[in-house]
Amino acid sequence: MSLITLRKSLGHAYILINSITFLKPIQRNDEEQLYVNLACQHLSLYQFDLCPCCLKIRRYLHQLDLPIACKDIEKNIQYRHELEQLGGLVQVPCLRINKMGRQDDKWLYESDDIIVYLRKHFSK
Ligand SMILES: N[C@@H](CCC(=O)N[C@@H](CS)C(=O)NCC(=O)O)C(=O)O
Repeated sequence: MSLITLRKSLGHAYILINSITFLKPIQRNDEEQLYVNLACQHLSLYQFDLCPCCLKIRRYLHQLDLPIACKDIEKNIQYRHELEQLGGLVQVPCLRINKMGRQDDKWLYESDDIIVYLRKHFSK
């Protein structure tokens, strides 16, 4: 079995387990959710469906109820180019952080660092 086939099989298994063990999203009042929605407009997640680390992040996005745009680098070659040329590396997941009023975006690679960032900014 090739590594790609193994990775895809693992991805499908993770997606199945994820759908069975989905957690209930946290609850916020309208004002809090509005703040979160606005903040999320400055973030985007580069990822693809069958990547286990990406699934870990998508699961956390669901848990924290964060409407962050997910950019699939396997389905859209433009996203892959953006990640490579602007971020500097084709590795997912990667959180693109646009600081308000700044031209240079921050590209946060490593799923554990992304979790830490999201927890710091959005968990209750
Ligand atoms: N330590 C990294 C591992 C990330 C990783 O290995 N990502 C793989 C996908 S699962 C990747 O980007 N591979 C490059 C590619 O598929 O082109 C993390 O936890 O985020």
